[in-house]
Formats: sequence, C-alpha cells, structure tokens
Amino acid sequence: MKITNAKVNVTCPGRNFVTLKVETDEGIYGLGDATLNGRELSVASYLQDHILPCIIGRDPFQTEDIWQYLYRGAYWRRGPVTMSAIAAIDVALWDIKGKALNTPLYNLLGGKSREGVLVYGHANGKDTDSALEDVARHIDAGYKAVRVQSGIPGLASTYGIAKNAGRYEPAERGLPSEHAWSSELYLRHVPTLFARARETFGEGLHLLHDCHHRLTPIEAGRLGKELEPFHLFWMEDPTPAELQDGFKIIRDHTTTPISVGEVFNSIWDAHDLIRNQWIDYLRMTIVHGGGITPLRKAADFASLYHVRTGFHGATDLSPVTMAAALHFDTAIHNFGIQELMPHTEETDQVFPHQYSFKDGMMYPGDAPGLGVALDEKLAAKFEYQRAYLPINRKLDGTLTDW
Ligand code: EZ4
Ligand code: CO
Repeated sequence: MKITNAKVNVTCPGRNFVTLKVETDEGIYGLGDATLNGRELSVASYLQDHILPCIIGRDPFQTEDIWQYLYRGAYWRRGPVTMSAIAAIDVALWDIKGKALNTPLYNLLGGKSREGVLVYGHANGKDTDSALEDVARHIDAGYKAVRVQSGIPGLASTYGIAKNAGRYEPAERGLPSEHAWSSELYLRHVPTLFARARETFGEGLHLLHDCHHRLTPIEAGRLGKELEPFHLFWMEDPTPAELQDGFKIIRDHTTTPISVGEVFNSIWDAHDLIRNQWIDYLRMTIVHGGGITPLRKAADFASLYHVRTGFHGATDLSPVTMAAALHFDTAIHNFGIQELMPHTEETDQVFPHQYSFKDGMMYPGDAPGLGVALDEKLAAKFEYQRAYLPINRKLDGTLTDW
C-alpha cells in the first residue's frame, strides 16, 4: 500500500479545527487532528508546506519509521507546532492500518482492557451555588466524575466559567481578552467550594479541579493540603511545569493526587515528573504529544511509576482526537480517566463518529480504524475565524499565567 495524496482541511463549525486526510492507492484514507488552539494556521502550514511532500509514496503501515523520519529528520525537535503536525500524520496512518486490517484501532494497541472509558465532565458557575447546580445537572446526565470550577469572589472573570450559563469555550474572536488574577482570593475560595460540593453530593462522586497553571509550588501545596478532606480525584496543573522539580515541593506537602501535561508535547516534558513519582496522571494528548506512536511509549514508561493517563479532552481537540483517545484509553493498562467537553452539534455533524456516551462512560465503537469521518462539503461552509485564548494579569497589572 502507498500514500498517494494528503490534504489539510481547515474548518470552523463553532470553533476552528485543522484536519489531515491521507489517501492511499487502495482507496483507504485516514484522518488526523492537527488543531492547536489559537495557533491553528502554523500547523496547517507545517503540514502543507513542509511535511506532505515527504510522505507521498511511502507505505502507511510504517508508522514507526515515518514518525522517526519526521521527528529526527527535521533536525529541529519538539514544540507544539511540530508535534501536532507529526501527530496528524501518525494518527491518520494508524486509522489507515485499522481500516486496511478491518479492525478497530484498540485491537492494534493491545485489545480491550476494559468495558468502557470513565470520563469527567465540566461543571461551572459564577458562584458556588450555580456551580453546584451545574454539578447536579451532570449527575442527572449520568456523569460519575465532575470537574468543578466557580467564579472567585472579588475577581470579575476567571478560567473555566462560561460567560452565559452553559458551555465554556476559552478561545474568542478578536484580540486576546484579559482576565484578572489573585492567588490570595482564589486560595481563600476554592476549599469552601469543595466543602460544599462534598456536603451536597456525598463521597460517591469523583470531584476534580483545574488550577490552570496559576499557583506557585508552595501555594499549590497549601491548596492540596486544604482540599485533602474532600478527597479529590485530582488537582490539575497546579503550577507551570517547565521546572519539573517544582512538583517535589507540592508532593512534599499534600496527598491530593496531581495531574499535569495538557501543554506537554514530549515525554521529556514529564520525564522527571514521572520517574520521581511527583505526579499521578499524565494529561499529554495524542494530538499535542506527537501521535499514538510516542504516547504508547509514554504510557508504558509512566506505568512503571504508578502514573496513569488522564487525557486532555477539551473542545479544541477535534472528534478525531477524541476517537483516537477512546481507542487508546480502552486498550492500555494504566488508563485513569478521560476528559470530556462535548462538541457543538455543528462540529459533530462535520465529524460523524462511532463513539458514544452512556452513564458516565464512553465507548470508541467497533468500526475499523478510528471510526470517525470528515464531511468535507459541510466543513467547507464554515470558514476559518482567527481566535485567541485569553491572557491573565495580576490585580496590579503584571502579566501572569492564564
Ligand atoms: O484551557 O483546552 O482542562 N482543560 C483545559 C482547557 C484548556 C484549553 C486550551 O486550549 O485546561 O480548557
Ligand atoms: Co486543564
């Protein structure tokens, strides 16, 4: 089998997605997601202008060799643009392999290790009461695990809170919007939010929280310690992770489990975190982590250190990544949990898929390959719209991490 053609699709059914379609001489095609929120066109160009000319004529079954060719062959290594582009190729080739062998992707990754994939949804609200109402709605919808974020008294807006009740989508058209931040106000509020959540819903529900890279290690240690009585499933991205040693400080102070990695693009971003057992869950995804080929190795490495996966699953990861993640989650041994932010109806129509949700679990379906398609005619109706993620400033105006 040979790769005969590959094309990049950019569409905006409510938000931007970059999708790669790889075609073969046997009529089988594969899809890969290449979406990098707020920087989409750089990945489209990396693929179109630099990678695609190198892959025509190759055997799509050679996922390992092609991955090494793109990673080592560029000379310039790592980085989210590079790794998202390589991921798009890698995932499309795994999709082709599954279709050619007439078997779902999970069978190529070890087969079914579990019946279904535990997912967590996002509850949010402008204050504690409305956040808890949203938790109740998630329970009614069947969720067994819920991330809880609420507005912070004294701050006009913060990460994770929808402007109008309902879905939260951080990327916005126009130039980046600005949020205000105070760790003092945040640290005062969050333990009260989770005290109320446990009091209201009991111990039977998994509760999660995303600090979104905003705390220093010692502040995160304090928060983790104060959240211990409420038994969180995890505290996510407590501090920016360029300095991996920072997590030792958090670990020294709290037993609240830690997840990190949605912005990672290489196992080297997490090497010290994993081998020192400073984290519990790795969130680096298939799309931003370079594809299925390196993620399989990262997951196996993590398994040696009791670290499980907890893949990022926000709306900026397309249904192609969601499908790939669900096959992966089904197959590997050290799966932990999968994030789920449901896509808009328009997005689901542009990407018809086999995966499904029932009673707080998701299932990849049994179609060959990924089990997801791209409706190119419909996609063409939604033109790319430049959008940015927000920025964040402390109350005195200092730029800080969003
Ligand atoms: O801010 O995907 O856990 N989920 C998150 C997301 C990220 C967005 C950035 O593109 O932190 O909401
Ligand atoms: Co996050």
